[in-house]
This record gives sequence, C-alpha cells and structure tokens, in this order.
Amino acid sequence: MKVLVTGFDPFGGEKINPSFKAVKRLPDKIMDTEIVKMEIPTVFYKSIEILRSKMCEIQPDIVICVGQARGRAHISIERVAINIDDARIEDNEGNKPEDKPIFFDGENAYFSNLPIKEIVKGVKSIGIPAEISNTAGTFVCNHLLYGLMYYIHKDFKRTLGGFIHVPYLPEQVIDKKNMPSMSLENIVKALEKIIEISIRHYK
Ligand code: PCA
Repeated sequence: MKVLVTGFDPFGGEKINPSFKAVKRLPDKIMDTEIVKMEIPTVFYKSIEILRSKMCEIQPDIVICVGQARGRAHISIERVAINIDDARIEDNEGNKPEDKPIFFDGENAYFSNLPIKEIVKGVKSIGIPAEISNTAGTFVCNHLLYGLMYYIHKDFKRTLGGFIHVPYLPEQVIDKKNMPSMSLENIVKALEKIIEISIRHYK
C-alpha cells in the first residue's frame, strides 16, 4: 500500500507554506505503509498535471493534498471541491482566472471519499482542533482537490482522495492582527493521525 501526500509552495507574498513544511516532516512509513511526499506549485492546471503524473507513476492507494488556509484556526477536512476557478490573487505564474470552469466535462462538484467525520474525531482525540469544511475556496486548493477527484472518478476508481487545509504557523502571524495559527508540531501530528485513519479505513 502507498500513500501520496502533497503540500504547496509559498504564495501570496508569504515566505513559507506550512503545508509542505509539515508534509516534509512526516515519517517515511506509517503503519507499515509507504508515505510518498511531494511539493506542488501553487499554479492553476500545472498543479493538477503534476499530481496526475505522480499518481500514474506510483499508483497510490490514498492521496491526501494539504494546503494553507489563511484565517482558519482548525485543521479543516474538506468535504467538497467545485468546478470553478475564481482567483482573488495571482497564482505563482501570474494566472488569475475568474469564474472559469476547471474541466468542461466534469461534474459541478466532487466529494472527497476520505472518512471525513472519523478524521475530525480522531484529530480532536489527540487534542488538536479539527473541523469539517464545506468549502475549499475557489483558488488553487479547490482546483487541486477538484482535479484529484475528477481523475479518481475517471481513472483511479479504487483510490481514496481528499484535502486538508492547515492554519498559518505562528511565525507567519507575528505582524498580522487577530490571525489564528498552529504550531508545526501539531500540524504534523494531525497529518499523521489523518493518514493513519485513512489507511485503516482503506483496509
Ligand atoms: N493554499 C491556497 C493554494 C495553495 C495553498 O497552500 C488555497 O487555499 O487555495
């Protein structure tokens, strides 16, 4: 069994992105299962293409993508991705699509097929705030989750996939007023728990 876990590079003027910082720190094996880690550029379409080619190469059983969510205090387990790009800021290659469908032949929305409620319970049980989120936004994170679930429906029917949004790290909010953050240690612990629950659910 193999789990692919991705994080994004920094974007929107930030110097770091907690998502890949945390993914990088994950162990190489969890419950005897290989964990493959990968950084994905915060760029529309390129992100999906890179993820898809990695999935073709390693044929993972579970894919968990992770991204930074400004303003959120909890680890959020995304329920759904919608077929729309509507960017508030430019991505890392200057693209700023507005009200554009991601795939013309795709559904309006796809649900994550991870056990999202079990995951929320499990993360809370280790003392870390977690919640279900019913929107991954309309920027590159929603875009990547949409692409992941689109390809799971088309070509990787046995694969479990989902998306986790994580808060800023404390060092990112030093000069931001009333902005929530979470320690890297807790984010890594939460991701380990999420992977463990997903592996157990798959088996
Ligand atoms: N967060 C952005 C894209 C990359 C990331 O880490 C988002 O929420 O769309």
